[in-house]
Amino acid sequence: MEHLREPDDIVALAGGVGAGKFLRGLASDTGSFTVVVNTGDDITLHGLHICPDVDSVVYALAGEHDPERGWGRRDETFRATTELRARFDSPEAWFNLGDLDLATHLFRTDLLRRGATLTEATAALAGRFGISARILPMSDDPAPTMVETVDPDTGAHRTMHFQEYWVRRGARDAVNAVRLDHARVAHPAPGVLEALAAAPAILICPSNPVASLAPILAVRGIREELAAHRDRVVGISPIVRGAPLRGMADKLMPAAGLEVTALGAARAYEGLLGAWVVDERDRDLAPLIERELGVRVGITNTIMSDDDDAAALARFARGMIA
Ligand code: FO1
Repeated sequence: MEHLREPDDIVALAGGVGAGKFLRGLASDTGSFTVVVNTGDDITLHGLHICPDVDSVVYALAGEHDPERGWGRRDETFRATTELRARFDSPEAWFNLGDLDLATHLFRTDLLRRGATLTEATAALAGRFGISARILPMSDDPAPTMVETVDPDTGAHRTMHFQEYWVRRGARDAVNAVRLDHARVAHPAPGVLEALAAAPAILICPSNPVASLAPILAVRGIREELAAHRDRVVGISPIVRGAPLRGMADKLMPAAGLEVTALGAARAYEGLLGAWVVDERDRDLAPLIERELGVRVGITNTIMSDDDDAAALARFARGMIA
């Protein structure tokens, strides 16, 4: 499906797990929008280019996501990965690639090998899933997020790819730092800065501020573009009553010097926010956030139990732009 893009699309900045549900709400609330997606999680395994966050967004918008697992396709099977592990003793089969998901990676990798950019391959993928929203990777350049860890058993210091920390090692290592060196020298994908400059509203999805949003903001020019249009930027807290709704933000936020609260998450976007949406269970934090960060705070239900909740949250966030 061809993307019917308005020149003044709303732009959403998205990670994977936390963003998918919200974007489904945004899709039912607004016709045309652009999503800029984190690619710091991307990894090459078995020779395949895997983009977990792009795929989570695509699958969610297509209604093909697995809402329980939070990543990958619904009605998925893992026969190929099981075979890679059991028969071929593959050293890379620690990452569970579903059989349907594998088709996505084959499709994307083939396009890239034939000379497509990641932006082009992502547009082609979104088209095959019938998605009308424009989905842009944050960059066409490789920008892997690296994590500096300390092994809890041996005390050994290591720097590893985000997915190795997250999936292979089950986030069991202590984290000294999340390194975005590659993102900092990456160029934004074509259209990203233009979309941000023209957007009537820029929404920061309730994704992990350290693992998902910080890589996007580290890409050349993106942070500056948000700062320049701060009055149009609305973030939604992924933290409710001191805990992430999904994922492991609580493990990574302290490593970035952020407390695991709706205030700590807002601090990740200091100088970039016009408004910040917190859950009604965190209403007591609102005056403090307003005072400390100089932002308007909106209070609503941020727990998206279904698409109606997500649509209401998207409408509320959009409404924060006067
Ligand atoms: N997360 C896991 O916890 N274990 C996995 O084996 C795993 C495989 C996987 C395959 C494709 C994909 O798109 C995502 C996958 N994820 C897996 C999720 C992913 O590691 C992270 O949740 C995201 O990168 C964070 O947004």
